[in-house]
Amino acid sequence: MNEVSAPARVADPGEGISAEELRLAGRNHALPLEALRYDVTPAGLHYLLIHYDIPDLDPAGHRLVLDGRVERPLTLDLADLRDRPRVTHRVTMECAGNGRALLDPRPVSQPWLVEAVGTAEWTGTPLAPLLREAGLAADAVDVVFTGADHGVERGIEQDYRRALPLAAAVEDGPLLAYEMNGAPLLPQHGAPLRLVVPGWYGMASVKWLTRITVLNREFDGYQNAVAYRLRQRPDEAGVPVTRIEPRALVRPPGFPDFMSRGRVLRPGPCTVDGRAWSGHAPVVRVEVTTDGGATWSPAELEPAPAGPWAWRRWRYAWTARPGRYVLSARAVDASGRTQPVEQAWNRGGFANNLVQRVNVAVLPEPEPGD
Ligand SMILES: Nc1nc2c(c(=O)[nH]1)N[C@H]1C(S)=C(S)[C@@H](COP(=O)(O)O)O[C@H]1N2
Ligand SMILES: [Mo]
Repeated sequence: MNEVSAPARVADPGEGISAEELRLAGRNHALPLEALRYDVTPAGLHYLLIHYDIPDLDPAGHRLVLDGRVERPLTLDLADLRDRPRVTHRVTMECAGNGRALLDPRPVSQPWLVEAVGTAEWTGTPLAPLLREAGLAADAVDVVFTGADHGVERGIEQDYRRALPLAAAVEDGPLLAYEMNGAPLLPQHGAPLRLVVPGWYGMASVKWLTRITVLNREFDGYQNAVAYRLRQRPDEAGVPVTRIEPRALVRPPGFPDFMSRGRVLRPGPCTVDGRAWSGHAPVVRVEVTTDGGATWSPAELEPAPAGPWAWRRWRYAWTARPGRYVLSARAVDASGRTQPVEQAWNRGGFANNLVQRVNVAVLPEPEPGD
């Protein structure tokens, strides 16, 4: 168990992104920020996070086992699941490590900037009725979800496995999804079956789902007890990472500079827009700054949010005058949570919802012949 206690590494001062981190970033791509234009993210533009390999699963032979502290263990194939009540939820999913690579010092892992997010329409059958049908034992505490993918993480060989506290598992939101955006799940998003836990950071939404096991104790597996905890020091137990902290993103205006991704805009009236979400409570306010945070003004929120678990569009009318600007937006939710303008650091780089900074240069049209 020595390797377990070996803490994840934090980069040395000035240490750049390594080839290992770059390889992870290539496998696990982000949302191109211009895709914030879509209410529902096209499947190929939704971010990805895959700890090990995408497993090779045959939908025809796929089985889901439900066992542990239940009266009637069940084994279901995909046809059985499709015969059950069918629901579609529009859900904004965000990786708990979003924002990690912007922290100083930088936790070494999948190096997300701010784009590890997407919104999809997930279709499947609700989890809670299935658990009830199997007959939950009175002493049930945690529900463990096992994926078919297998790997090694900091020396510990494991199937990807995550538990939800029983109270969260029997809420209305969680579903066993077999479709994304009206089509069968893609291999990279968990085909043929995944869990989707609305409002929770992505690690809870176990892909390639093969087994659901009800425990009469707290699950002590790697992804709950070692990874996905907020810690300042490697030797503390830390606090579990759970629901998504509020965040607003700006859809980058104008057009980009290839290398820096800085934005170029023409002078004149301009609508700055983007999306905002929170897994704790509905977003009730978005504020925008065009002066790097010196002053904040309210943005207009789209009137009807698309359900309780999807991001909300916001808009802000701006008159762009020649010059250089830093644009940011911050979300406030009904629980009063908001986004910090100074980083709140933890060793894993989790739940970092520091406000995004978008560099904008407002430049006049080039003269002909320039
Ligand atoms: N089986 C399994 N499920 C998984 C993962 C994984 O590596 N294996 N990654 C998790 C993490 S950390 C995230 S953020 C989401 C990402 O889901 P997506 O790739 O469909 O966007 O899946 C979660 N479910
Ligand atoms: Mo994640």
